[in-house]
Amino acid sequence: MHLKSCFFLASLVSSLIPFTNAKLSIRGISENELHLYKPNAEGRWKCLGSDITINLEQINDDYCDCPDGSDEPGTSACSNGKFFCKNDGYISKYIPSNRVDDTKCDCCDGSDESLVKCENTCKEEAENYKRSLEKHNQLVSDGLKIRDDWVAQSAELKKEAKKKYDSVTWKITELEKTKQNLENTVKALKESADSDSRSILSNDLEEIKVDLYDLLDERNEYNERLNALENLLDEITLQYETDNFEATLKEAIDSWEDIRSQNVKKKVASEKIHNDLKSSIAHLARIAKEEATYFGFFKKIEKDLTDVYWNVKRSLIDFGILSPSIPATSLKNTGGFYLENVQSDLDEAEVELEELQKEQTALLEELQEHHNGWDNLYRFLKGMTTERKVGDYIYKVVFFGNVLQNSVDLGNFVEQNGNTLKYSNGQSCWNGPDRSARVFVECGIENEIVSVLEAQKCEYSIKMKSPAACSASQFQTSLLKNGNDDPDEL
Ligand code: MAN
Repeated sequence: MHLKSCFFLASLVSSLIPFTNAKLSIRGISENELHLYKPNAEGRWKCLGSDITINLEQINDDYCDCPDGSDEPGTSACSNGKFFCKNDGYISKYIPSNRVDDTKCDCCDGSDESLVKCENTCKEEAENYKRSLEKHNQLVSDGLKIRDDWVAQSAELKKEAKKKYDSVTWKITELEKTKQNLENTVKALKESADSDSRSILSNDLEEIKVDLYDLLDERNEYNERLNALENLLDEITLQYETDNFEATLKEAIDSWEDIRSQNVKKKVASEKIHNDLKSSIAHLARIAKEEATYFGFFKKIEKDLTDVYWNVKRSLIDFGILSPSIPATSLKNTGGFYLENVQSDLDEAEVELEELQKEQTALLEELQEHHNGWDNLYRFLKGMTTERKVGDYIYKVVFFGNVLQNSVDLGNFVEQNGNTLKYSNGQSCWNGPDRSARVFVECGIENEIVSVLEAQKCEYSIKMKSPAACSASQFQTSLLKNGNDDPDEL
């Protein structure tokens, strides 16, 4: 008898037995699904995926009656049926029912093969599974430890950046205050320099005016004395032929001696001072006419005026007309030198302020940088480079930087989605697009390029491992049941 026919008979018998015995069993069906194979009141069974009903004997009769293959879970008659491997001690699973009795062992408990003997490898597979699970969980755990450390270092860097930002912000506030003070000082100095120069000039003119009046008084005095001398001479002339002449002459000579001893010096001085003043006043008047603005005028005549002032004053003092104790107001003490210093401090403050503001903007931008997924560790990762020779090229991946193929730029970082980093706008490709790369990162205990694929010309897919991609959700719990409970909920 053909092998398949033998099996057909066996399965037919086993299909009929269940509903008469207490313990139901249908080949290829889990115990949990057995209730779906109960007959109706007429003793017929309805396919699971349609309204077609068949006799119980037609289940697993090696002939496909139901379009969904549900009547043949334990034979290979239907192309779309599924066979349940119980796999006690390991993980239950379904296989396509057309693999049943194909002489290849698909279930570790060997239940899919009745024609050849399959070793039960479930225990061994369970052990392998446990080992690989432990290995995986160990890797995630180790990777997470490194990641946690990177997160801590990132937080530190963020703290430092925040500190730097706060310090720059504080400096800016202080510098703004300083700048305001300097501006006020410059303004006040300019105003006071202006009013000082006005008052100095008017004081000077006032002094010259007083000097002039003094000089005129002096001159009048000399005129009076000259008149007196002329009168004296007239007197002498009148008395010349008389007896009194000798006495008159004696008197006149005495008077003359008096006048000469008192004023011979002053006479010379009066003339000189008179001339000096005349030319000084003419000079001032000429400059004043030339200058449109008072301040400009002051600047221009500052030296001339000072010279004139001192010449006149010195002459007046030399000739005993002015007392040397009169304070000489120096036009140099206008605060100009101080003003220049303050103005240069202000200029410096403005330059420094501008630089600090630029730095502040950059720091703020950096502080506000945000990356989905790796938000709390990108500060530490930024610039971290991983490289590996793949084929003819050395590939370099710089986190949040760029990707290189030797020296060819494959793209600059643009965005992150979960554990995928996108780099674009790389070096343009001959007859193609600008180069771009996607870096897919999986959990690992160190940064490592696993593979590079150029599926489309100049578009690169790079697989990497890194602790950065580890997460607690990657821990896998064992799918093995404790004991030999039915694990068929898979
Ligand atoms: C270089 C490399 C390749 C790329 C070609 C395109 O050889 O960048 O990856 O495909 O240029 O011309």
